[in-house]
Amino acid sequence: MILYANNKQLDLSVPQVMGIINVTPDSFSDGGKFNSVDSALEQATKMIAAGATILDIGGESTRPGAPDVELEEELNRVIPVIEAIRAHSQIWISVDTSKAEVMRQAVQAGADIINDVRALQEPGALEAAAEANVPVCLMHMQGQPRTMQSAPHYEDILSDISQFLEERVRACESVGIAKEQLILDPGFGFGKTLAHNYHLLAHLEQFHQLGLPLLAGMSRKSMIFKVLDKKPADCTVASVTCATIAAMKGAQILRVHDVDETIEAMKMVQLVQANH
Ligand code: 7PJ
Repeated sequence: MILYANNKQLDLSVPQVMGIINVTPDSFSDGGKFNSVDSALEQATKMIAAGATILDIGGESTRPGAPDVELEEELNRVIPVIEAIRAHSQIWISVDTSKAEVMRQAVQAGADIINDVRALQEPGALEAAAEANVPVCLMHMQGQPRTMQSAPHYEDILSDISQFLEERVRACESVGIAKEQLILDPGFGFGKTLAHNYHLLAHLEQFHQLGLPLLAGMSRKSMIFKVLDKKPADCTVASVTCATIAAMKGAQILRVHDVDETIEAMKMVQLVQANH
């Protein structure tokens, strides 16, 4: 599979590393250290040098319990960062947002991928994404960030998530977004218990049945730091391990904080897969 946007191609036959750049004052894993344009750019430069092929820019904290962010605030956070990275590099940029206006302005500023944890369900998002004509990552979430971890429940988590993602693929097709432009993500940590998250990881390969590239994001999430009883930022090894497991199960894009270490691991995965 190959992704196309803005005269670029991304080869998904090898695992690709998406580096996370949070532009939120409250992002729990880096303590909001990278909330200015300069520090986000510095972080981006390091991730590019380390071998990330996508940078995911997010201005809405979606960690459990986080409050909603106003449109103007989110725009002020992400647009200058996207512009600054684009002025320095042709790297793939994804924008982690659910708001139609942020999608529009981000793509205008140079973003290549829309990454929506709400799978284009917010008002106007489907139309904005269709108009933007860039690849879209559709993620599954049960509930909303403020409340999603209160009592997650599924009849059958794998089929519930697959059915949701299939419905969102159809919704995208109904507004003219080509299926080839879509990436799917089961949404680790979004309305899932610890057991749900590990069941998803253990069976991740089942989502290949949907016939689209898969993105997995487990880096520094509670499914890791609660088990280890550590601070999120001290969970590099386990985060890389989870990314490696996902990549061995065929996930094409790994969304991570620790780019250097994940790149090393993905080289090993790639060699094993090439020699299978
Ligand atoms: C994800 C995301 C994820 C996708 C966040 C965090 C929370 N986008 N945005 N998948 N997680 N596609 O990084 O802890 O898992 S924000």
